[in-house]
Order: sequence, then C-alpha cells, then structure tokens
Amino acid sequence: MEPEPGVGNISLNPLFSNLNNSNFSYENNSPCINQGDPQLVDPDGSRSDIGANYYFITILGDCNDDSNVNIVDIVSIIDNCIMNDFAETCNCGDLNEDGDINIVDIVILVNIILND
Ligand SMILES: [Ca+2]
Ligand SMILES: [Ca+2]
Ligand SMILES: [Ca+2]
Repeated sequence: MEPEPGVGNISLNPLFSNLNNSNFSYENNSPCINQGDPQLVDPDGSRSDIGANYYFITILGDCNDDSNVNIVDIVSIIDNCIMNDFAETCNCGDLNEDGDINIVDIVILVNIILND
C-alpha cells in the first residue's frame, strides 16, 4: 500500500520494535522519530514523532530530563545519587554503567560537558 503523497507522509519501514507482540514503539533508528508535526513537541522535549507513539530520547547524564547535560545534572547526581543514595532514580547518572554511582561517573560527566 502506497501512502498518499503529501507533506509528512513517508513510505519507509517505521522500524517498530516488535510487531509480533503488537509493540508499536519505535527502534531508536526509526525514520519516524522527530519527523512529525514540527509545531508539536513530545514529552521528552524533542520534535513530535510520526504516529501515535513517540520515542523517548534519553540522554545519558541528563538526570533532570531537560535535554541538556550540564552542571545542574552534576549537582542533581551528587545530591540524589551519591549523598542520598536514591539509587533507583539514578540510572541516568551511571555513565560507565558499572551499577554504581560515584565520583568516577561525575568525572565522566564533567568531561562530557567540557567537551561539548
Ligand atoms: Ca520526538
Ligand atoms: Ca539536564
Ligand atoms: Ca558508575
């Protein structure tokens, strides 16, 4: 089936994660991501995606989910993950993915920010 010609219609494979399980979420390389109505914004702060679903773009180190990795995230990680040990909310801060949030992760995050 060919889509109607027109703005916003594409005929690429949308790369659904798992159609067999009726899972219509997108793979991270789906051509639908950020190709929807440019006037609309997804909950993750990016341009809208084509279709009913959207792909949540998570940025490693972006612990306050504002789509920027900066000093605020470092403070957030130190406060929430290292000082208070709320480990369950700290996946964003485990930059070397060793299962632990510590100074090593902070150093990696600082380097990311400085090199950005
Ligand atoms: Ca999007
Ligand atoms: Ca942030
Ligand atoms: Ca770590």
